[in-house]
Amino acid sequence: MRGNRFLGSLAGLVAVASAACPLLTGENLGSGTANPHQVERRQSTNASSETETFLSQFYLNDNSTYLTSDVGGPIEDQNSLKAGSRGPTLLEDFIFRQKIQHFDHERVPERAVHARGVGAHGVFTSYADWSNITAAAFLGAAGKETPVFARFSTVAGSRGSVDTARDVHGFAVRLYTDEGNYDIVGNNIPVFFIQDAIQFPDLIHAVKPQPANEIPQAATAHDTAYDYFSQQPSTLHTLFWAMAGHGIPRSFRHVDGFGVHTYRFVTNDGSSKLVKFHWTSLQGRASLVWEEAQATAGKNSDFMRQDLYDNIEAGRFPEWELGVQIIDESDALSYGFDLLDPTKILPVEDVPITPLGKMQLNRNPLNYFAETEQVMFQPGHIVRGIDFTEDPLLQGRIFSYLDTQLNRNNGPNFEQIPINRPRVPFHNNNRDGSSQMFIPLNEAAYSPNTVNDGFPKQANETVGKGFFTSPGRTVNGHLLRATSPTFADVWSQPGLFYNSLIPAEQQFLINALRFELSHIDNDVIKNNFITQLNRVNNDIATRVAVAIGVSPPQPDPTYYHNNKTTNVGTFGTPLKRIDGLVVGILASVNNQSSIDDAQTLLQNLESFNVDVIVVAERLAPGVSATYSQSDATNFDSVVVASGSEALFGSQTFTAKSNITLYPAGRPTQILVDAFRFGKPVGALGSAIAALSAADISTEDTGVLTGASVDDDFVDQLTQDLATFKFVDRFALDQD
Ligand code: HDD
Repeated sequence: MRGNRFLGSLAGLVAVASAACPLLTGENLGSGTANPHQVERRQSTNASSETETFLSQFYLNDNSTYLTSDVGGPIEDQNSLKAGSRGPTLLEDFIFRQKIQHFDHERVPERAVHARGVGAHGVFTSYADWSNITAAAFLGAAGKETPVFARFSTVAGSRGSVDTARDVHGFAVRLYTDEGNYDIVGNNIPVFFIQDAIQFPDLIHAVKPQPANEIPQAATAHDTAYDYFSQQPSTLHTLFWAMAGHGIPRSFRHVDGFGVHTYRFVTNDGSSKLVKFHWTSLQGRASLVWEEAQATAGKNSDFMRQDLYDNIEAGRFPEWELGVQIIDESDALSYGFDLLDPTKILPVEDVPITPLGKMQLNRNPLNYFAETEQVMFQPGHIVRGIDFTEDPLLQGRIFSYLDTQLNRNNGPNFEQIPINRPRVPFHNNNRDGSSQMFIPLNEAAYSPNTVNDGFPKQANETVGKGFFTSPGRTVNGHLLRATSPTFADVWSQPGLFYNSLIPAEQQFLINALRFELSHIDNDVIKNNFITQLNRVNNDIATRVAVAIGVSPPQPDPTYYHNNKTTNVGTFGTPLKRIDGLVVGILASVNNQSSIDDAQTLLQNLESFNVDVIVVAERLAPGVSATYSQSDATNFDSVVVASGSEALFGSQTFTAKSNITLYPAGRPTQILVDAFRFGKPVGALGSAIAALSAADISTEDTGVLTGASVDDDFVDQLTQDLATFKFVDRFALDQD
């Protein structure tokens, strides 16, 4: 762990901020104000250390200090003030009251959606000067660095829910640009359930737990969700993505992100283009399988949070490439759907992705609440050079995110919280409100004024680089409450997505729908949902219907087609990087040669920057985990070390066991589960016998054997790790 993060002097109980602090005048900190308490980092870029310097003004150091009340008075002990040692606590005990009152008010409302999440700091680097397409400052020069904070989340679960629930995943990025904060508040799925923000409360009420008993937590497998999905078929496309691998990613490092809506890029000369944002994971996309996700939920509810935190601590910094699909304004309706409709993807065959720059996450927050919980993203946080579109879902979001913060923060000053402050000066006439953190000096809190010589003056496009919306943007029309006829077809693209998956992922999707719908009690809902599926594809509808006791429907072919696109699944494409994946080596303390074998493999894998965990019956030199604490869900691959084969075999599965150090049969269970979760498995030397004891054929794909650890074994293992899942182990309906 980091050692020096809370260094401080005796007097340093309060934050480092002082009256002279530039922050109090709203000015940015210069680069010469490095804080001595900064945490040492492996590779801090200028931009990420800049943001660390900024936040370090607010660090609260408790080292070598004494305990005080909130207003600085020393506190001598942790007993309340009583009338006599057996007497009642006195009302005058202000120390007691302050401490208990603060505790009583510690919780703030969790986010209405996306309550469970994890955040990290990092840096965005532009590949080039993109001023030909946008005036956005963070894209203004090759190598230009901008500090970022990203937060990943699930949607439906509450703050304490499990990480591996099947769900859409939030992918929100704040860029602290030279011209203000810019947030891309997206998801790991490029489309959304509904087409108009006014429907959002209905969607969320339907997918959240049933109102009577608040069951199930973080799961859509219940009646109200599928009642809504079947009545609002615009949900089908996003639902299909969530039922495929995207709903259960291996980690946040392994998801792509999408802006979902179409936005606008605007140049300095006022010309604009439509754009769709893509964050492409440079680790590659990877997903769990459903049995594995469920087991992981029980074994480690912090699975994804921990993965991100640990990998950043280990210096294995995840990266994403930001790219855009760029479309002429006049082509909004040229691709067979409306680019204002957020339930549609624009296939990359029609418009390829132009890579603009790269984001690296390289620093964990120092305090979860202060940073990750208090960060408030807003689609309305845009900067000069970026503009909205008329997408009715986006239009409503611009209001909702601003509004929800009043509920979470009890007042309008939430932008003053350190994680939310821009890294550039801000000056305006917003005043007062609960918890105002500044002491404004300007007597004239209005514009225009003469009292303060007109300051702060209004910027315009030539002076002060004023913000502008695209000058060419026009809107007109009759007032009406209606969905645009150009949004009408909501069945073709779920079909496009399904057609484009490999057969195994198609089967996973169908199995996921079977799982979900088997939890539905109401037959009307089941039938209604099958009716909608049948508009996408009769084969899917039939295969799901059969499994849930509904009569297979006759084809309803209006929207059927065989079109495909590429790059939409999470299975079948090797990973780009394997660092941060975890290899479990199963060994036995009863045979030192197995520990030695494990160590040899560990050393050989070191240069690949994978995590290697040697598992044995108990902790000992060369052993990093016990069988009791381990499970196949802990590893991306499992190798049995030579000499540990005695731990495997049917005799270890006896109902009564003499083993007390770990549950009977655990080593075999790890091997079997790893295999049936599609992971690469292997065995060395005499431990090859463990594979047959677990009924795993050495002929199967992703099953690796070797007489001893050598280059071939290591090469193959690392290749198999990149393959990640051997999906041919999973049966297809037609098999
Ligand atoms: Fe939302 C949070 C993403 C539609 C209302 N949303 C939230 C977060 C993400 C998204 C990633 C969490 C941000 C964080 O980490 O703090 N939401 C989306 C995407 C959408 C979308 C990609 C469709 C394209 N959202 C959407 C609509 C509404 C909201 C249509 C309301 C009309 N979303 C909210 C919210 C949240 C939120 C209630 C909860 C907490 C917060 O905003 O800060 O306002």
